[in-house]
Amino acid sequence: MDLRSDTVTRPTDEMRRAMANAEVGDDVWGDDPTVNRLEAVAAEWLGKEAALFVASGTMGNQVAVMTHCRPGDEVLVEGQAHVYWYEVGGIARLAGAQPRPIRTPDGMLTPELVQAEVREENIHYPTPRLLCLENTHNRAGGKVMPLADFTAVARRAHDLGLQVHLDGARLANAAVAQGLEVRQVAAGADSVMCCLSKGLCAPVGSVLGGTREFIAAARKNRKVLGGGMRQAGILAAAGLLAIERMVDRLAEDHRLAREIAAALQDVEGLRCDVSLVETNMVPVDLDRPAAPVVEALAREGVLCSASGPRRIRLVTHRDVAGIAPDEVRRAFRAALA
Ligand code: TLP
Repeated sequence: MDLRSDTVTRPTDEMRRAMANAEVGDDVWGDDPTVNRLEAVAAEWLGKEAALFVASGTMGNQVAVMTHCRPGDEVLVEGQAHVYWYEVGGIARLAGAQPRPIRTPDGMLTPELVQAEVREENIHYPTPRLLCLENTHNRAGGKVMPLADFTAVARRAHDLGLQVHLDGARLANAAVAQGLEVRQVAAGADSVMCCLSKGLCAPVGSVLGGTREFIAAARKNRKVLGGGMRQAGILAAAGLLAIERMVDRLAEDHRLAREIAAALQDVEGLRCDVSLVETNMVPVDLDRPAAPVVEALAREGVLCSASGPRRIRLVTHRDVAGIAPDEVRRAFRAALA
């Protein structure tokens, strides 16, 4: 039972067939027909003028920051946002911009918190240029930022002269959880990145959406990073199926996550609150260090990861769709014993 991440999902048989049969060309020359189709479909899906196929979510976020910012600009981020926490300092080293992390209790930025961090023009200050939001929020346990809250924060950021980038690695999860279209969830953002390789099961790849002008500049920045991928239609073929076929089934992942949380609720030595499970992640708080428990769980047949010193993260996805929540409970009881 591999619950480490939804990134572990294997491509479906249909994806493998589509990949084998994909029509390809040289994407750096702009003539890979399958990549071009994916970019057109993704633009429509994300509700943006244009889209760009990138190698990973990290590349999509970093290309976006590079495209929005000039060196020395300031990027406002939630204090545990992936783009700041898990991307190897990319904001500083690739874009040359300065991240300004904003602490929140639950990963959710508000208009007030953002406004309080935007400083007026002053000869000493970097120029505040960009706000990065994340939906669903990974380190907040897959929490959804409700549409009204997202729209309010994005609007305030725009009023303050900032651009808004949405790290939507799990945007489709955020959409399904709210019963909305992906494009509605992304509407308030100037640019949006969505991963095809997580719950949507593509082997590789993410899409970045924005205005035509933004995507043209992003394409050059992708090239700087070595992201011009030539016969990438092989990968884009799976990406198309990710968008067309894999979104609705995310509801099953969300249901399984809630069932696992419910099964763990009465296990001694941990705290797991079903009401905090909004999508495909189950945060489990322990009364002891997480690392040895992760090892013991692996011996009991459950793979997972520590997301904090005393916190474990379980992630549901298509490849574990058939598992029994009771089996996960048994493994936890045994590991904690
Ligand atoms: N997240 C991975 C790890 O990097 C932590 C995971 O297993 O959850 N934004 C968000 C919100 C993400 O959760 C991730 C991946 C990314 C961006 C980066 O995507 P990739 O892994 O494709 O570079």
